[in-house]
Amino acid sequence: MFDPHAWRRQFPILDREVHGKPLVYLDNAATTQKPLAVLNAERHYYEQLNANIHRGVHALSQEASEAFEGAREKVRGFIGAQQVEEIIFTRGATEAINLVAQSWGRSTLKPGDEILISAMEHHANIVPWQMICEAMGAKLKVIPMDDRGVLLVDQLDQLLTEKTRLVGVTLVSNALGTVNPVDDIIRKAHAVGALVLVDGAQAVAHMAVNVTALDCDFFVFSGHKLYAPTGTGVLYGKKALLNAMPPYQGGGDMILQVTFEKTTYNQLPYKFEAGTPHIAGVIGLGAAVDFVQSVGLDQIAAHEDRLLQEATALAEQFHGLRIIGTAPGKASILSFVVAGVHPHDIGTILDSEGVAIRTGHHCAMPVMDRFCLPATARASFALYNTLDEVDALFRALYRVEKMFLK
Ligand code: 7TS
Repeated sequence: MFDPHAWRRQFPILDREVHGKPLVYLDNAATTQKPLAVLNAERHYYEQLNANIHRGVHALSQEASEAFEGAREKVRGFIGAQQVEEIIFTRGATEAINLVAQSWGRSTLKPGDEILISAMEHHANIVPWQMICEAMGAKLKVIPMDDRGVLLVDQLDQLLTEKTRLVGVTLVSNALGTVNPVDDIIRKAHAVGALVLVDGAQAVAHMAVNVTALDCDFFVFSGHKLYAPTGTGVLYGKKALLNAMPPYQGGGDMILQVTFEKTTYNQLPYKFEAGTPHIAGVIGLGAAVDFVQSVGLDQIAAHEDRLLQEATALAEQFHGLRIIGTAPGKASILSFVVAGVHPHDIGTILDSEGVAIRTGHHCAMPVMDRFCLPATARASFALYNTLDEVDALFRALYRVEKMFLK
């Protein structure tokens, strides 16, 4: 039986208090807390290995390079990529998407081409495409969704045309919790010759992903939502595509030879990793991958689903509460509004009770527009959350009701 209490001991921050109350951390879609394995891996690097990578013949540099490249191999296995060169380290999902939009987009898009994204994308999977469409004279189109937050994939037959060059879609919506049928979308996109970028930022900590089985062309995620340090992220891309793309940034490590007349570029993955990366963070990401695999993604998914079911049942009994995002088979995100109370007031009162949730537009303003809301309150669960914490959330919500509505 999965015991979140046992795993909680691995997360020192969960012992702290907020405003004199035990911390109930339910903002995991924004970022997750970090286990000792990750903290220790970063500390070990700085205490024992600290050196720049890929450049020194000395022992520390070689050991640091091995640890860094070891993390790349762990990430490869974690997402089921076939080759380690297909794993590019970035600062996060945002940088990974910008890399594809700028490098692939600038070298490929022609006036009149189309990029198709879904109606529930995070701004990180909207704005980079708007920027490159504007620069190249391409057009951005959107797959709509229904009132539950389910994408209308049957409209793909009209939306996908021979002009569609790429489809950008999130596997899990950060604002609604919807799990999208990306396998279907990928099949249909490929049928018209379009590439597919899957945003896995909200997925990889909650469900097993295999990029080879999915057959997506690009896949991105951020380390910090996977129990790893901030400032780390991953771009997976099919090797042939990455090889054909020009570098995104220039600098050290991404070159083979530089003269003032001409520079030749390094091979994959280094071609896309200019400058000194977040070495400690990437090593921490490798430790986070090991940690999540030792807990087991199937166990994590089942546990988080229990939490979501319990929270949904309590939400349905709460007078005036409306759940935003009711797609079947949702991931562990509960977005909601309460009639007569602004989400920010909910967030502030919950905080005074030690309960951390996110309130606002969740960097998904078009989702808020679709539901005619300025903001929602959002509780999001991780492997260390407990049923007691779900109860604490609703105890705090009843305080909101008392203060505002009675
Ligand atoms: N894509 C999705 C689906 C996300 O949820 C986020 C961050 C990003 C991309 C961007 O990730 P970053 O690490 O590069 O910033 N989402 C959230 C959120 O829901 N609350 O805070 C950040």
